[in-house]
Amino acid sequence: ISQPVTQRSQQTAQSSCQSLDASLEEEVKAFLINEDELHTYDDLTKVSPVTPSTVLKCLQARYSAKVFYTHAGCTLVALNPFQPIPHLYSLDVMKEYHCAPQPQEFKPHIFIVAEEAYRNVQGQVEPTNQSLVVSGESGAGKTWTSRCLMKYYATIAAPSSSQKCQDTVERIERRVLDSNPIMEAFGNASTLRNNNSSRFGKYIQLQLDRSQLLVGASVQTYLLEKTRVAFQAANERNFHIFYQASKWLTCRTLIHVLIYLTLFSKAVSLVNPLTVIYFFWPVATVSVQSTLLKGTILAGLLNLGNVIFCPSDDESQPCKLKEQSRGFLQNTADLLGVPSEELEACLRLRSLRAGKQSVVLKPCSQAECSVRRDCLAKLIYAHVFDWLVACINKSMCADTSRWCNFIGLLDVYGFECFTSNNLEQLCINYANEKLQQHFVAHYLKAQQDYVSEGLAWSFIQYQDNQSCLDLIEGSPAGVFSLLNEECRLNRPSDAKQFRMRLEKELSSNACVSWDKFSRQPDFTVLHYAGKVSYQIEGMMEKNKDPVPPELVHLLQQSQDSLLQSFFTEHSTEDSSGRGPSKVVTVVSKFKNSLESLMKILHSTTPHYTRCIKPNPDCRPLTFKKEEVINQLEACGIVETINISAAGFPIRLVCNVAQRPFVVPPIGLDVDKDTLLREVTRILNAVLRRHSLDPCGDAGGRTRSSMVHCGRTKVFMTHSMVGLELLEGQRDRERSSK
Ligand code: AD9
Ligand code: MG
Repeated sequence: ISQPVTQRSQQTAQSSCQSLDASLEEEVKAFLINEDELHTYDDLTKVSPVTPSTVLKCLQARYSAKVFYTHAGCTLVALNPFQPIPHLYSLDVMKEYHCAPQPQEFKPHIFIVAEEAYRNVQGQVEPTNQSLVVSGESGAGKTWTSRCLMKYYATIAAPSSSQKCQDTVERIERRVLDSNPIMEAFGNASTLRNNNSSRFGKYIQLQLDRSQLLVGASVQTYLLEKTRVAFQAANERNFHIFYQASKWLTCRTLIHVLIYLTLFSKAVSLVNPLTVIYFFWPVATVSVQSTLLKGTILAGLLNLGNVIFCPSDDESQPCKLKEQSRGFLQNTADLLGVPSEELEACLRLRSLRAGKQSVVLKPCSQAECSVRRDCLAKLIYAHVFDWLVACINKSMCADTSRWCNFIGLLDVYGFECFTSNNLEQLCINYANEKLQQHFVAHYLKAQQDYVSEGLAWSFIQYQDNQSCLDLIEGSPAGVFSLLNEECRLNRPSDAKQFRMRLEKELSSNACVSWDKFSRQPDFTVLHYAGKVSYQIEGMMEKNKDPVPPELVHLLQQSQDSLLQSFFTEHSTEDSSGRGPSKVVTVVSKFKNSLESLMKILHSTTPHYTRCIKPNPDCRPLTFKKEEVINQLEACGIVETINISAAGFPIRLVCNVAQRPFVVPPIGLDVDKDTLLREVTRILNAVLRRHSLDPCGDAGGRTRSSMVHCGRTKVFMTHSMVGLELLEGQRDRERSSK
């Protein structure tokens, strides 16, 4: 409200409002859903009423019209076209968005989000770091979107050719972009849901100097799915790099039947080994370069996968190596630079401490041998991946004196719910819960203005997922804590017993349920995105992720200097080197790394993009309603729109200089109560006449809660219809004066 209000003109105000009331009828039609024009709704907050079905209809109409981006208030919804769209991401389009005085007035695009973040870095008061959070289910387009964002910044934040240090900076841009195919080669794989599925999470910080130029970048990765190196579900594949590398491995290492590589024959695009080397040259010694060029470690892992054990003819004897595997064992040993007898012994014999000094060797069962073999493969691969990320960081990261702000891009695995879910899914879904909480908290924070205006703000509906987070991360009673406790007891794990313990400790939490008749012990968590049942069998083992000390000891003696360097800091006492009582479990590590991420996110201004997968088969331009509605519900898009719509008047007040919002029409001074009554009356009349019953809308708001008067502002929760009309009327009255 730009003018002080008094009680003087109540009657004039009422009569003006009546004439306003009558003329609104015509105009309101423009704001109701016109099916033919649905595709023109650039912002879902303009759809009225906001319900899952109206939002779905609007997105479907836009998708059919080949419009893939739509605003949902402060969030951008990105529909995956599953086919390249010519010119959508071209250099010219980037420049258009970058150079526009008001890019938000252009068609919705990921570049609007990118540009907004870029401009925000300088901030109105002080520079602020930014985060672009990209979420969505597997195959929805998160990684694609992150790549687009990186290309955008590598283009618009590059210095002009006349600037100094062109060489370095150009190299940085190229490195930042080149880091993608390399990390994807080692961390992505073809799955049933996406043929380039990221099997790790990543947060990339693009470092900007005082002139907002890109001078470096750093990347943090989360929870690589290392089990994939040894095991893939039916019709899924190993990490891309194995198929790519097999094309440039030396003859010695070329093998025709590779068990770790299912579906080996599928065509794979090749990462240029020279690009790989280009990254590591500055940080790798000559022998490391040679390891990389020959791909010996990767080849070693592939050979290891073909090492098979079988029970001995004499049952009293330990299991033995399959005769056909002897060659593979020898190859593995040669490639990993370890003696083959020792490798075999490590796989087949477990050392047990007998008393203080002596150690006895106990033969392993066939199953145990296979577990040890796969454990060795996972251990090595995880170290290779971490080393690779460290190299990329060394080669991209700018000296701290050179940069002052960053834009962070977050691309983490989306919510997962399979037929069988275990610890991996629990961690992934927990990460998604954390991000959802951050998302809701961010929007609510933006609305603290309501409180300072003296409004009770209970009218904002949102789903609080705190109790689900308590269930998972709560201490001492939470799934993670109880799981850790169980693992530290260092006794053989018993799934049934653990299930009973969980039930006893967690039953008071409404987000967990128990199926007494399930064949295997499990528990079901009600996530914000839906219910997921987690199998308990195997969960404890996965959490401990034990590494036999003999394997570490073996690798410490490797002749391959790179491989050896991975294990120099390890003690042979246990996998973590801290003794059995202090095992750092998988969930503890994950929780800690996620907490650091959340701290960074909280210190930045976030921008959210929700990617939607329009059909499960990755078919171009195919929109399956059922598939989309599930995702809209899972990410709470209707809620988001309602929250954004509720927040709209705040933005209006911020823009008061350009759009003075006067209710009732200009020149009248009324008191706060009259003002509130009149605005409510007009809006209610308008909405009633057009069957827009606010009581029945998705936000669940009551009619009387649609308009609120604060100390200095008027808030309208069912914003667009009434607000635009009132403004239109105001403008008309002004121009007729
Ligand atoms: V996962 O959680 O890592 O399994 P993402 O990352 O969400 O998943 P990704 O970005 O890999 O999915 O997208 C899947 C495929 O969709 C890509 O390989 C592209 O073929 C396709 N895609 C995604 N976005 C676009 C786009 N904007 N234009 C064209 C796209 N194709
Ligand atoms: Mg991805």
